[in-house]
Amino acid sequence: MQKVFTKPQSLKDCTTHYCPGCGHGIAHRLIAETIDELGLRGRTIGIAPVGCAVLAYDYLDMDMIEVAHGRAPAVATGMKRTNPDKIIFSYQGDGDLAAIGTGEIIHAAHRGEQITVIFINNAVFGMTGGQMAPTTLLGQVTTTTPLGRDPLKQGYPLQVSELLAMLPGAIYIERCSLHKPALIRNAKKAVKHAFQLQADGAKGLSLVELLSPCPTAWRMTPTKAIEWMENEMIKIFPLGRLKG
Ligand SMILES: Cc1ncc(C[n+]2csc(CCOP(=O)(O)OP(=O)(O)O)c2C)c(N)n1
Ligand code: SF4
Repeated sequence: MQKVFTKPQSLKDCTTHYCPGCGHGIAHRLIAETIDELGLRGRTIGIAPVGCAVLAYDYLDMDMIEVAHGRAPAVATGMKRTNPDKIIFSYQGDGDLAAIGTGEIIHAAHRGEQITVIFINNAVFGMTGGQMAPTTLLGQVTTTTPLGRDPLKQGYPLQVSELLAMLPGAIYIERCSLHKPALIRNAKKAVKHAFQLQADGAKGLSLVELLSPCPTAWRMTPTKAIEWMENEMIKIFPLGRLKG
């Protein structure tokens, strides 16, 4: 029988711990396919975050390192500067990248580090039970905003990609979403472009933001979560290329 669908070589053949309807698994697959297709597996090192993707190294079959909350861009900087021939990418949630790690990502982009960042925006801290993240939408109910995020108390959703796109050291920034097959195909193109830039020696930081469903922390069914992304989330986080 002809095989029409296969697992990328860079993805391990195992069951994941992600919840049904979670976007992390899709994002992992896009990275694995990209690394296979660009032939980068032997020289890529990934950095896993502290959120639900803390175990990304159990799924991505390549060299991976785990670092403390938000510190991935700082560690990536050291790794790339000491190993310029390697492809270094960080994989970070919005709690990791936009809360505790705000300083690290801003300064890595500002310095124009030659790294690739895959930024998963699911509008909450998923792993720790669904607390408000900087990316939480106004009115969104989380465990720490039980009445909905109020701009007067908790501020506004942080548009990280727009912020980073202003920095000269960031050479490519694109926001994509994982909530529809056609958009997933676009996301794949963006992830591939970000890795290709680094492989080509482009002088600066590339980042792909992936809007990603978190049905568990949003207290929604996977189907409702997709609808919420379509109707609410992309209004605040419009899709498209912001730079490069
Ligand atoms: C230095 C540090 N502070 C706090 C934590 C607790 N912590 C673990 S995961 C997490 C939130 C992660 O959320 P996010 O990055 O959005 O990832 P998600 O789980 O949503 O994929 C927090 C606060 C930690 N592990 N380390
Ligand atoms: S809590 Fe959210 S981000 Fe974490 S695995 Fe479940 S759906 Fe995914």
